[in-house]
Amino acid sequence: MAILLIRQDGKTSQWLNAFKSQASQIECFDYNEPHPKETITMALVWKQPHGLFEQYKNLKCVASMGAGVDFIFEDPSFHQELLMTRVVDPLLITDMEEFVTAQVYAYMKGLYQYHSQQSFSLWQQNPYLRKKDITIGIMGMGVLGSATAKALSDQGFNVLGWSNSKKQIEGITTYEKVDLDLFLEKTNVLVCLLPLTPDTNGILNESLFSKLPRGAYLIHVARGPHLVGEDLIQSIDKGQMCGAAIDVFPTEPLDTKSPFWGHSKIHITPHCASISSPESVVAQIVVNYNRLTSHQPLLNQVDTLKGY
Ligand code: NDP
Ligand code: OXD
Repeated sequence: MAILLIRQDGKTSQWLNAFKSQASQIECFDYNEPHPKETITMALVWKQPHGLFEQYKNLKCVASMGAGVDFIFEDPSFHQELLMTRVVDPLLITDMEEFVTAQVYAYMKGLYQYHSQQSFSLWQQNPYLRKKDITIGIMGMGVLGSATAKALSDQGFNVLGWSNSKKQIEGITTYEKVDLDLFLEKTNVLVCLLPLTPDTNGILNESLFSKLPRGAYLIHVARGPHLVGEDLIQSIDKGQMCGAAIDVFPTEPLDTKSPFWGHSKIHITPHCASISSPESVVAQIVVNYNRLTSHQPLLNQVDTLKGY
C-alpha cells in the first residue's frame, strides 16, 4: 500500500520531504518518477493531468492537496467508487481570513490608488471609507467563508453570509440560497468563497452585479470560472462596480494578454490567498491513510453527490 503524489508545478519535493520527516514509514511516490502502480491505494493530487486514475487498479481514495476539489470532479477517470477527501487545515483558514481582511482594508483605505499615484509621483490625499460605510457579504459560508466572516465581524465590520443552507453564527446575518437577492442588495463588498460546481460556475456575472448597490467592490478568492470576466469589466466601466481584487482565474497563470492586467481598477494576485502548507497538511493525510488502511471512515470526506 502506498501514496502517489500527482502535481506538475515543481512542488512535489516539498510534499515528499514533509512525508519523510513526519511519516517515513509510509511509502510515497512521485507520479513523475517510475513507481509500482499496483501498490497505490491513495492519490494525493493538485490539478493532476486527467485520465490517470483508471490506471491504478487498487486506488481507493483521491485526496486533494487543497480545500477545493473541482479539478478532481472534472477528471473523467474519477468514478463514484473512489473516495474523495479535501484539506481542512487551521493554517489554511487563518491565511484566508488574513488575506481577505487585508484586501478589505486596502479597498477601504484606498491603498491601491496610492500605489498607482506613486508611479506618477502624485501627492494627493483621497477620501476614504470607514467600517460604518461597508457591509461585507460573503458567498459561501463553509469552513473558509464562515471563519473569514467571523474574523471580520470580530474587527467591527458589518458582515452578511450566504450559503446553500442557512447558518447560525453570532454577530452575522445569514441568508440561505433562495434569499440571494436580499443578501446582494445589502452588500457593498462582495467576497466569493464558494466551491466551483455546475451550480456556481459563472455566478459572478452582470445580472448578479446589477443586484448589488451601485459602486460595490468584489474580492474573488474562490475559483476562476465563478467569474464572467467581460461582465466584471463592463460593470466596472459603467460604474456599477467600483473595482475588484481577483486571486483566481480560469487559466492559471493568467495570460499576459488578459485585459485584467492593465485595468486600473482590477488588482491581481497569483492564487495566493491561502496556500496549503505541506508541513501542516501532511499530518491529516497520514491520519486518513491509516484510516483507509484500517477501513475506518475518513476525515474531511467530500460528498461526491453534492459536489463539494
Ligand atoms: P466548504 O465546502 O467548506 O464551503 C462551501 C460553502 O459554499 C458552504 O457554505 C456551502 O453551503 C456553500 N455553497 C456551495 N454551493 C452553493 C450554492 N450553489 N449556492 C450557495 N451556497 C453554496 O468550502 P471551503 O470554505 O473550505 O472552501 C471554499 C472554496 O475556497 C474552495 O472550494 C476553493 O475553491 C476556494 N479556495 C481558494 C483558495 C485561494 O488561495 N484562493 C484557497 C483555498 C480554497 P452549505 O454550507 O449550505 O453546504
Ligand atoms: C485550495 C486552493 O483549494 O489553494 O486549497 O485554492
